Amino acid sequence: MTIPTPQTVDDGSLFIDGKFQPADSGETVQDINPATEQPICEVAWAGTSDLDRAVQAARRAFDLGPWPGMPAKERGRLLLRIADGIEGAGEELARLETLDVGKPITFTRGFDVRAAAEIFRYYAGMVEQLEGAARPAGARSLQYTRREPVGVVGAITPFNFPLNLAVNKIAPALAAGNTIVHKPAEQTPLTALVLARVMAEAGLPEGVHNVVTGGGATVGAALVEHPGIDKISFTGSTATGKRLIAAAAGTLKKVTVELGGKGANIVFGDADIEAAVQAAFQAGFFNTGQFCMSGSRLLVHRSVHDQVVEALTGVLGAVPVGDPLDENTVLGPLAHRQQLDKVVEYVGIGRAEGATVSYGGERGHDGPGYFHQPTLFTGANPQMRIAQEEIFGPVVTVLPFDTDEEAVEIANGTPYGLAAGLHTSDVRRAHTVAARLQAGIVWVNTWAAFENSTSFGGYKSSGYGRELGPEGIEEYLQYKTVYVNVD
Ligand code: TXE
Repeated sequence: MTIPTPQTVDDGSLFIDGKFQPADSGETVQDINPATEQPICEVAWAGTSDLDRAVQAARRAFDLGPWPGMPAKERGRLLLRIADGIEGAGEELARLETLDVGKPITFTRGFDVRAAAEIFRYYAGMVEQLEGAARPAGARSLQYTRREPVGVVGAITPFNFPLNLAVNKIAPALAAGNTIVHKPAEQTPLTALVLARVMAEAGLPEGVHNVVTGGGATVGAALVEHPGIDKISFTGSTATGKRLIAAAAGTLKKVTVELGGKGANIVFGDADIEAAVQAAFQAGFFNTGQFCMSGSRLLVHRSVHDQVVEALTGVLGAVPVGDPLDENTVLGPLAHRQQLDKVVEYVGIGRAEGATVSYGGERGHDGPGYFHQPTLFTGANPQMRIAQEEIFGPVVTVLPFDTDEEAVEIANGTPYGLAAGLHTSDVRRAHTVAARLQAGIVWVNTWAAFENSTSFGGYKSSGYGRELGPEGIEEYLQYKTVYVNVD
């Protein structure tokens, strides 16, 4: 098997049936570094014939190959080798992710790569625990259940956490015995290709995992409609998610969708303000705000409103924005041009709606790169578009409240329901409010804390299905009952 080095990602390769290969059309596109606006390399631009080849390879590997029937301990061992391989290629993966997405190198090393390896280890440990159950039946009968893989999984991922969101799908899908066709976001395909190489080097059989880099409206849409695919696991925008669910209905595919968010981060009057402000910074600005679970609405009790705004403004004034390869950088650029344009547009919308820019509000600097200043809106109300719609950038809208009741009402008052958080020193208030928030995950006195077992997913328009944790593998399993007459 020819396994290219990272440098040859720029050969413009797809990964199909265990081999890097060009698109049938030979077409490639430039992959752009958002910090410099310069090309990093050329990447293959797949068409539907390439997708067909990838689906056929994954189909063969599932229907005929050793993978779904491989003894559990062997499959688990292979996943552990992949985790080691990710760590072995850690610096290469971190650097490519930083170049491609613009996220700071300390984060890609310390979070993205580390978490990717850990998630493979977590699911490796689960392979041998996928037990069925023997159920009561007559004396001459035997009834049992089997937990079986769904089949060929189409994984579609976005640009904000290219490696992690791919691994959140690939690791549990493989642990359950499925095979995969992965379509990464067109703006950030690089780490998906290196991950494919790492998995092949670890010994993953040919065809079990395939990567097709190409457009959403073409290759992504064809993947969703393809009769050879059994399940779609999608992370992306709510608008695309809705289209995809409708398109998947034609072939009755199983679908999980992890969509947008507009997280409410509530600071009560009795909170530890300093800690709450640090958490509010993480909530709003981690990954330059390109985080589906961001706390982009900061709900603050009126008694501490000015104190919180002043302290957060101070934090924003001191945050190092700049070259993501610089170890001191905390805030990089937006991941691509359209995302920067979207942020600029929403800042304009907020101003036009009558909200006040308390900090930031402008593009980052005059040089190249898709930078935007961290931005804080005050004087807003919950009905404004900047308080209702996902901006997906470094923009937080502060909303004051007077009572717990009002805080819950504002927090639940958007179509989204992915993440929420609250800060208080009152244990009773913490649990009462947490129970009332319509969100798949609620953080108390923290934000974005994760274990491998921390499952998440949407309420309302933030989607359905869960990722990570034990729930995450259920999305890639189906149950069969076998009833046997042993008379
Ligand atoms: O998302 P899309 P985009 C939000 C965020 C962002 C906005 C647009 O607000 O500003 O969405 O981002 C593929 N069939 N989020 O345009 O279109 C596409 O190629 C099948 C929040 O990047 O949802 C990419 O691989 N696939 C979100 C993936 O879907 C299609 C993360 C996501 O693209 C397709 C990303 C189609 N018809 C964006 N059209 C979060 N919740 O984390 C596109 N794709």
